[in-house]
This record gives sequence, structure tokens and C-alpha cells, in this order.
Amino acid sequence: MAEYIPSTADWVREQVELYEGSGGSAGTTLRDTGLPVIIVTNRGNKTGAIRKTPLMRVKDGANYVLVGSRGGAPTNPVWVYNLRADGSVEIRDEAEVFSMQVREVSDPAERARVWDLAVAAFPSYEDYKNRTSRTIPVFIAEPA
Ligand code: F42
Repeated sequence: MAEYIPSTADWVREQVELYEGSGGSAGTTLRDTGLPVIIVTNRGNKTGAIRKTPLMRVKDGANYVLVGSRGGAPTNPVWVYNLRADGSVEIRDEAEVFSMQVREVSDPAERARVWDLAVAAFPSYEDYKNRTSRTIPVFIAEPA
């Protein structure tokens, strides 16, 4: 069994510990925004380690939209490369854990549709998009 290596960002590691440690009854929002967060368990594409990545919850029916915003930083969050290498993930949404298959969104019409869902769930995504010349990667997770 691969080992879990926590995020190097303390606030992220702590959120994962609270979220999972409480079985999804605490630590389920982005700080004091009240906006819901999911935990995406993914496989490190270099280490093979288990990685756990909190992301804003963006629902699209039974699917989730995963946005590689990283606050509008000039470079992608590296979990993007994990998902590109292995699309089999688990998504924890509060008390529920789902096995999901992830695919990257490339079709412009689909991207526009799910981007609107993302911004409706978390308006800051639009600010992040305007902060960087990078095209923010967007993935759809569908029930496996
Ligand atoms: N990030 C987003 O991009 N979008 C969101 O909507 C979002 C919401 C959110 C809500 C709550 C919260 O606590 C955090 C949130 N974040 C959101 C932050 C998110 O959880 C990630 O921390 C952030 O996106 C950065 O992702 P990252 O994968 O770049 O993480 C860094 C800090 C990290 O952990 N790096 C590790 C390290 O050791 O430096 C390596 C991690 C890794 O996956 N390594 C791979 C491996 O093989 O193990 C290799 C990856 C490669 O190819 O280099």
C-alpha cells in the first residue's frame, strides 16, 4: 500500500486532517467563507504516493468539476499532473466517499459550461483566471 504524503502547505494538511479525522463533519468549508470543500485523493505521478487535495466543491449533477486554480499562480498546482497521469481518484464530499474517474476538459463549449458552474460555486475563480496568463486546467470527475 502506497504511503500518504501530506501537502507541504500546513493549512492544507491541517484541513485534510480535520476533514477526514472527523469523518467529514468538520473542516468541510474554505476557512470562514462557509463555501463547501471536497477532498480529492490522488496518486503522485512521480512518487506513487497517496496525495490528498482539498478543492472547492463544484457539482455538475453527479459529477464534480475540479479547477487547477492555485489562487491564480503562474504555474499549475502539481496535482494536475497527478490527475493527467492517473484519472482514478476518490472524492470525499463530507461524510461520503466516491470512486471517480477524472478527465480533463478540452472542448471549449464544455469548458465554458463548467467554468460558469465553478464561478457560481466560488466567484474567486474568475479573479484567479484574470491574474494569470496560464490556462487554468479544468477536470470533470464522473462516478467510476
Ligand atoms: N487549490 C486549487 O487549485 N483549487 C481549489 O479550488 C482549491 C480549493 C481549496 C480549498 C481548501 C484548501 O485547504 C485548499 C484548496 N486548494 C485549492 C489548495 C489545494 O489543496 C492545493 O494545495 C494547491 O492547489 C496546490 O496543489 P499542489 O499539488 O501543487 O500542492 C503542493 C503544495 C504540494 O503538496 N507539493 C508537494 C511537494 O512536496 O512539494 C508534491 C505534491 C505531489 O503531488 N507530488 C507528486 C508526486 O509524485 O508525489 C509529483 C507532482 C509533480 O509532477 O511534480
